[in-house]
Amino acid sequence: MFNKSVEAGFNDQIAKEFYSAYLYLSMAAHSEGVNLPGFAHWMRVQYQEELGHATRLFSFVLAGAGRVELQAIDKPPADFGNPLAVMKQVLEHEQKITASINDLYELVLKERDYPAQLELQWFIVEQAEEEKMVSDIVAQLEMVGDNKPAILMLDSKLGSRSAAE
Ligand code: OFO
Repeated sequence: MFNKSVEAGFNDQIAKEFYSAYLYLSMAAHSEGVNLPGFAHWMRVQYQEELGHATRLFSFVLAGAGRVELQAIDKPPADFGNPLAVMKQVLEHEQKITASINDLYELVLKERDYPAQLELQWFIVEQAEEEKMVSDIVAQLEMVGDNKPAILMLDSKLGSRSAAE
């Protein structure tokens, strides 16, 4: 049975994961619009992953006989700038999500909610992997600057991202 503050924390996190999905879908549209189909593909995969995170938390709350109350999803931006600016915004967003997961973890530690601790440990590992993956892309974009052939090569590499990554 969920403690009310833990339940509220999970409901907030569900909304944040759906917002993440929405944000990356908007970044996919932006990337498609500037003729970078590989970046757009990468963002679509990211969008699917975030939907997976949201529904994983959704199922966890329901499985624990908790109450899911879906919240409004904010409107994401539509313009994100050049590829480096886009990826920096992804990194910044993921860092905020990591902080949010960590706060929720602190709460479930305090409330001695052991199943929630186990569930959130999956997210803690996932966030570390996501931050590393995006930091690497940011570093590569910083390296190539505005060298267009290099950006196109990176676009092609991002276009091969598989859904399982
Ligand atoms: Fe990007 O990991 Fe969920 O939000």
